[in-house]
Amino acid sequence: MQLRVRALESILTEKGYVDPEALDFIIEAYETRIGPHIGARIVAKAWADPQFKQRLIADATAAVGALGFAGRPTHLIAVENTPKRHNMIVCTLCSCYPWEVLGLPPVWYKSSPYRSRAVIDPRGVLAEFGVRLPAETEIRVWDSTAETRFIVVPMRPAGTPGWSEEKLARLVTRNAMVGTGLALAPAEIAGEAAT
Ligand SMILES: [Co+2]
Repeated sequence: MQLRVRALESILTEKGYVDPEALDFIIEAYETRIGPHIGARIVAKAWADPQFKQRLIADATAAVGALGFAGRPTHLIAVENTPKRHNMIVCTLCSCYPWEVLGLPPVWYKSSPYRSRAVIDPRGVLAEFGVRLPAETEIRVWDSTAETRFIVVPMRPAGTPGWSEEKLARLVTRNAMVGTGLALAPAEIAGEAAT
């Protein structure tokens, strides 16, 4: 695969279709500047600001685009967890992922067991990630495509009233935004240095 990618890049560069420096810039951005910390800030803002949450659920592409992060999403949909419904994201066909807000996808997201089993047995997959939901909570699985990417807005943990967006963002893990995890409880970050 690496050889094929390199061969493709050299041909495109030779023919003048791409600039290797531009490619390096994009790769560097996804490796360093664009990552789940962006999604975490978006979720924290939604928790802290009900009007922003409304805009996010109504049109995530526009709501996130307006925040001015390095990566601007093009076809983003935000789905909100509630006690009644837990949302989980997959791409059954390949590995479509909301890169602009979560960065590069984890290896398990691209694996065929996750891609097939997330749909057939979401509760079983969640259990493997250590997530056990009440039996009455419905699990909704969203299949991403090249046109549509999803981000989960997890439930805000108890014991966080009055927290700043910065502090709330520390509770939002990548898996919580894919739906294979929940937001952390305040006690789980108690030992961390404050930011
Ligand atoms: Co895909």
